[in-house]
Amino acid sequence: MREDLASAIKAGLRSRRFGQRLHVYAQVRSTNDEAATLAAQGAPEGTAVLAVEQMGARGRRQRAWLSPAGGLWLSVVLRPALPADQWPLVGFAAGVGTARAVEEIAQVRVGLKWPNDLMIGEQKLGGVLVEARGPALIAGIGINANIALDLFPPDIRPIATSLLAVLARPVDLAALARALLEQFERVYDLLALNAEDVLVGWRERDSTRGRQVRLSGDEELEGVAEDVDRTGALLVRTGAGIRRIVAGDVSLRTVSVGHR
Ligand code: BT5
Repeated sequence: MREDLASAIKAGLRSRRFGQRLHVYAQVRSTNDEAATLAAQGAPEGTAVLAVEQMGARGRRQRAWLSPAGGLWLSVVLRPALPADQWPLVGFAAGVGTARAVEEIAQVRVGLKWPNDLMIGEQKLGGVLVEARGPALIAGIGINANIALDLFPPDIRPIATSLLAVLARPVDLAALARALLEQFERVYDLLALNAEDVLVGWRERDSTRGRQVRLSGDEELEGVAEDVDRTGALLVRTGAGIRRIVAGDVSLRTVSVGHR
């Protein structure tokens, strides 16, 4: 299965760097950790790691990421020549690239919820975790592709979705991986040329903008999500004016207030 998947992804892969070196494993703790090990050994930008199943995958703040077989669990080694204040945009590029790939393969609209969620409607289809490891960045992407939702525990089930649940049929995982590597590379390369175009791609899919949000994390506040700035920070209008948020979790209030 592992070899079949690797050769199926490689066949017809039209990226220049992303996935041209591809490591596919049946089971790992976290593809981000495997990619970090390869990066420390000098792996070039675009080296990709994919696992059928992850046993100890992470989200942000060391939260557990459920990764049963059937999902797409992928990490890419990056060596961006960007000023450090623009590194958060790498996560945006991964989000935009992944959304395009899912739309190409599954013809469903994917929203992006700040800072790293891939959404279908109000439910989470996947997420992005970008980690700095020495001079490299590791971009990890998880998509609930061919996963039956009853595999998830009761606390995750209502907030999650999968392509299988939405389409009522499985998608071709190799085709999805290929589209993801191609689309992510395209958007990532755009970052160095014109980061504003990446933000435009984000805003087109931004499911947070114009909505009443509650922020939790290092600071807690409520307000209306106005926009993202050129470094990827969320701008929230509160009673005390616009606040610039660089990290945290956003929950969307159900009442949409519209965007002026
Ligand atoms: C994320 O974190 O959304 C980033 C997920 C990144 C996963 C990829 S898979 C490949 C690579 N290798 C890794 O080890 N990680 C990356 P965060 O925003 O912190 O969301 C985590 C929260 O999402 C958890 O606390 C759960 O509530 C929920 N969750 C966990 N597994 C989920 C799943 N499969 N689908 C939807 N929600 C999930």
